[in-house]
Amino acid sequence: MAAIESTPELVKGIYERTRRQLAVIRKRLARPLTLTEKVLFGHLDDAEHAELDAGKAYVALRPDRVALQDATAQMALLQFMLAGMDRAAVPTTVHCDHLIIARSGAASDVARAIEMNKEVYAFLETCSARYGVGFWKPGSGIIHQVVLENYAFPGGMMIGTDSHTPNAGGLGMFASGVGGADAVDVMSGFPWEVLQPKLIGVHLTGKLSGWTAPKDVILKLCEILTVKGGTNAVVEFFGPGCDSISCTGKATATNMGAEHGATTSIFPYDRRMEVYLRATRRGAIADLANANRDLLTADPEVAAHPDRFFQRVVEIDLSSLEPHLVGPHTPDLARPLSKMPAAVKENKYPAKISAALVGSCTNSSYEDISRAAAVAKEAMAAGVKARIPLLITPGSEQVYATIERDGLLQVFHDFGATVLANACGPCIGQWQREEFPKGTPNTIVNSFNRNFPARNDGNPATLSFIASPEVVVAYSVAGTLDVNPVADAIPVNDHKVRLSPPPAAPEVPEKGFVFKADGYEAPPQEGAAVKVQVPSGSDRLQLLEPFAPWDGNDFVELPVVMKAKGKCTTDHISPAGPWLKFRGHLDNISNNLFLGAVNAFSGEAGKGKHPITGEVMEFTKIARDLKARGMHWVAVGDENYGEGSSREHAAMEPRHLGGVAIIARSFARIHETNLKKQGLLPLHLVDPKDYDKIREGDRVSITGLKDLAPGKPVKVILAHADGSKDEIACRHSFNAEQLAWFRAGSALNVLRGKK
Ligand code: MIC
Ligand code: SF4
Repeated sequence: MAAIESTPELVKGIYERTRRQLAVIRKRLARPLTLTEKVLFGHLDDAEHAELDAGKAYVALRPDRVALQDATAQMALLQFMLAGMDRAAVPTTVHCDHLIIARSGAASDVARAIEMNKEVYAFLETCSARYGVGFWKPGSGIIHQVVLENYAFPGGMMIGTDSHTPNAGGLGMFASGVGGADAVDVMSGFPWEVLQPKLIGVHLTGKLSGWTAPKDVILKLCEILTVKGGTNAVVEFFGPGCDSISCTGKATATNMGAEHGATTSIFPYDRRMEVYLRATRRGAIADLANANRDLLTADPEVAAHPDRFFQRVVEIDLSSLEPHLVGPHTPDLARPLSKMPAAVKENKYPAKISAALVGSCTNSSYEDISRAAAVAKEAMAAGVKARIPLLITPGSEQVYATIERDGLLQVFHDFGATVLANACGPCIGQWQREEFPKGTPNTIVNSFNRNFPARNDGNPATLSFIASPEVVVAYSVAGTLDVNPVADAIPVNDHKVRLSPPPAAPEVPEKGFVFKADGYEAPPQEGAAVKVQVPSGSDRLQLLEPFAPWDGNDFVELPVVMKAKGKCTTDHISPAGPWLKFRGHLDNISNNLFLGAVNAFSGEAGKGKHPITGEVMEFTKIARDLKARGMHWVAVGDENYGEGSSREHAAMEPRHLGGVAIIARSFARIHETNLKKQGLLPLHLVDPKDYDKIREGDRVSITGLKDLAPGKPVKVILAHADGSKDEIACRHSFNAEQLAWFRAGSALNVLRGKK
């Protein structure tokens, strides 16, 4: 059986193949190549014949690895079980990190999670063993941190069923977030198909110093690109500034690339990555990377003339970059800390901060925790502790054991912080917060990456602001957004405290990492005898039935279940938090469909008028009732519909409840693919203004489906309640092969046909 680890032999083989493929590509293109292109073309399924046209052509790629996290792995593995494979075709790991609820602290929270999620963990564990997948138990760490410590390597390619998979770009990997159906293709030995991304170059000059952190690089970039500016593009960092950012700091910047929508983000191989590889016991891979540096960095012409190679070039001067805070409710609303007090007044944000949180996959490295601890220490030397609840989530067992050895945990305890389990916790709504019931306005500050309404505590009235870990700790001392905690003197009772910038923290611990992999379980050599545990009658797990194929007819006069206004992220379509427990049960989780979507006709979230009875009820109940009546339906979205996560539940739920098409002004990449893969039609309004033509009570006909073809518009007819009609043009992004997904009912059905 092939190793699950990224062994030096595996990496060597990948470099050799990349070198061979690039020779072919250099002949074809006869021009210098960016780093992104090197890794991408190095992983083409067919370098000789692949059509190459960034932003237009789909490329078939051969990723080296797959990573799944527990909340998405359930649906991915349930689909994989239908694919008829005996073993996963590429090294794959499952990580249990999303289902642990933060309540009282690490040990008791993990123990409670193991009890509460028993059947789900047993399913994931036995399914991993059955199909040759590596299994990381609850408490072992957050997927992206564990992958960075163990599996990522420069020049590799990975897909993961989580939108923050690009974290591994900090170690020079092309790592992309996908839905489970994409993962199933690759685990079944088929290529991963993705739109060949356009290229955005981010030129870093200057040097990080003082309070400015790697987080500020990405917060600034999100402001520049906005939440959709990276869609179908890869962000490639380059320039002399890269060197002042550690490997894990680089991972912070690539991780949060999910927030501007990029396919992935990547840094060129450098000495900081080498340091990290050696510190994580991968010296042999560092040697290989050193010997293949030309494959892991862009050709020199790229830095000399970036405009010729990137569709867009963004300049960021690290020396003049200020620490930022972004939010509330969207990751691209950025302000330097110095502007916050005024912004609070102007927007009437609650100034008092109710909680500060450090952690998440984005910011939970040894360096992050050290910088945060340094601020805490300084405050304590000045006689203050955290003046509001401060919660810390380390990224992995390895980080936890190392900060424990180095006395940093003690610093946090002395400072009055609570250290939570090595898991996602409050980042994904796994936060039991009785003191702030739903609807209570309050402000929180955290080092996470996503801040959509209701994300952290299920309370849409919580305003969530994002900053670097060190700034979050500084705010825990200030307790209010009214002062700039890194520049102003902070009033504390009768005196004032001024915090100086944390010293540059060691990027890897001086005494080395404490290695801990107790949480890992390798699959047996032979898995066929393992029985995958899916208890019958479970409300958490349900074996899947393939979706029915398209019946060959146009969709005629379908009701509109939901028309969303404004942001409609996957957190609006299929919220997480309490719903995470149903991620392995399609029918049960479908009860959360569109719960957060804001009804364009009424402004109310989650509810609309039943198109037949006229009764106002939850969208999900309307959908279920229409399904019971044997009717299909459509839903309508606004801009960047499905922004945010990779959860394919947001596509499978509408499909399961009878939806056939989503019409929107635009879609986020992962979600659009998820819709297509599950057999739905994502239709873009050719003229975004046509969004306004869709009225309450409309019946929608989607015509000419027999002749659906790549690049060909689709005619949609709106029959209004007053008897009048409108015709609007839509476009789709299916290529010829993908159209088979729609016809067969889903991509999985096509895959099953091939087996
Ligand atoms: C998230 O950050 O939203 C998640 C939870 O990690 C998701 C995946 C999921 O919904 O399970 C993501 O980012 O893809
Ligand atoms: Fe987990 Fe949050 Fe990272 Fe998603 S963003 S993987 S929920 S820590």
